[in-house]
Amino acid sequence: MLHTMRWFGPNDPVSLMDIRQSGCAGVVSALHQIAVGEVWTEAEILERIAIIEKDNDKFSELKWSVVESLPVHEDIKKGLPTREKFIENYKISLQNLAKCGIKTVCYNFMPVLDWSRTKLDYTMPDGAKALRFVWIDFAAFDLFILKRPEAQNAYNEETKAAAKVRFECMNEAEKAELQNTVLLGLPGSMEAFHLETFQGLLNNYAKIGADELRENLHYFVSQVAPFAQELGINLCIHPDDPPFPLLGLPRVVSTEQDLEMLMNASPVKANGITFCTGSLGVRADNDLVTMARKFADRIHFVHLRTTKRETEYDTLVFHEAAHLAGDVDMYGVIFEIIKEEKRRIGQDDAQIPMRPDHGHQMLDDLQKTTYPGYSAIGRLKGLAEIRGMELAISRNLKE
Ligand code: DNO
Repeated sequence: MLHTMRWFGPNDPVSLMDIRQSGCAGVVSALHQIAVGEVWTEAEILERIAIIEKDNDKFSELKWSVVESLPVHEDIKKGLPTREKFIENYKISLQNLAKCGIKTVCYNFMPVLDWSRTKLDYTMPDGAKALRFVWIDFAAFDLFILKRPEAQNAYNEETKAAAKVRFECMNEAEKAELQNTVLLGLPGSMEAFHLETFQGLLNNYAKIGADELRENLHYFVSQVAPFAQELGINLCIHPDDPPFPLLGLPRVVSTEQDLEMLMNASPVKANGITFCTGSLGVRADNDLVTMARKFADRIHFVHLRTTKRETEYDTLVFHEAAHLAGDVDMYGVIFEIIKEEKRRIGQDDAQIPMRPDHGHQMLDDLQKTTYPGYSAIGRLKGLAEIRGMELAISRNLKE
């Protein structure tokens, strides 16, 4: 695998030197400063490449190997007539990236919010901090902070009662923290959505159910994937995180069946997957090893992370576990990825980029402010463990 680390750009408190010293050759980055839907110009892409490669003459080489993410405009997700213009812009951005030599582009199709958690500093037994999701807390936000009109019909009676008790026990600071955590949602920014305008964003999806959203996704890939294929770009969709609908918003990239339908919607290699074990692994009914095997030739980017389910769906609670200590069969998944790399020998995408996704906030990082999940030391620890496992598996496969 090509070892990579996410870098949010010049404002990221984790430096490129940190990434280099973690043993990575690849950088995963995005131009977060450009508004969603606008074209990424060649000049702006080259500027970021120059920053990433700045010290390549003095130290081991770093390369911008994956874009995460080239975000999809909401009008495309909503299937509005204005989507044509944004699809056109998307293609121009892809063209510019290809001209600059960047060939792997990640995106997601989650309406409004990106990933969601209810706690960003859950204390693990060893004192490290982890991200956590508690369904009851999420319901408390939905019912009593957001007060979404449809929320009353969205939860069963037990959940509503438990959420009420939970909410009544929270002090003002805890309520504010929960609100901020749920509304944070956008990678590369420390800013949350405003509660006052948030309901309006949800209302835009009032008439869009899973079928409509899926149709809009399939339309999007049928427009951009063949184009990406011509450019030599591998597109790779990031699954929903967590992999089920939230706040009445549909989610259609959560299960094996979702991925299968998507792969068939545009049967070109460029219509690919970011195999995020942390997102997909939250669902007990996703068998990740089988999925990795089944979709192997469409996996263009891998996020290795695992969650630990504390309870099951309905009252779901999960936290982000240490990289080898959660529900995901990491050995089985890495085994499938290495087998796929062997199958690809001779192709220019034979080495699949992988990044250790998220990590615990630990050691010196407990004193620092970094993007949630993206402190240096926890990711470095995850990467080191994964690399050891990878080495052992590939040696074994050779002998
Ligand atoms: C969270 C990430 C996601 C991911 C985007 C990809 O840490 O895994 O934010 O980058 O969903 O589009």
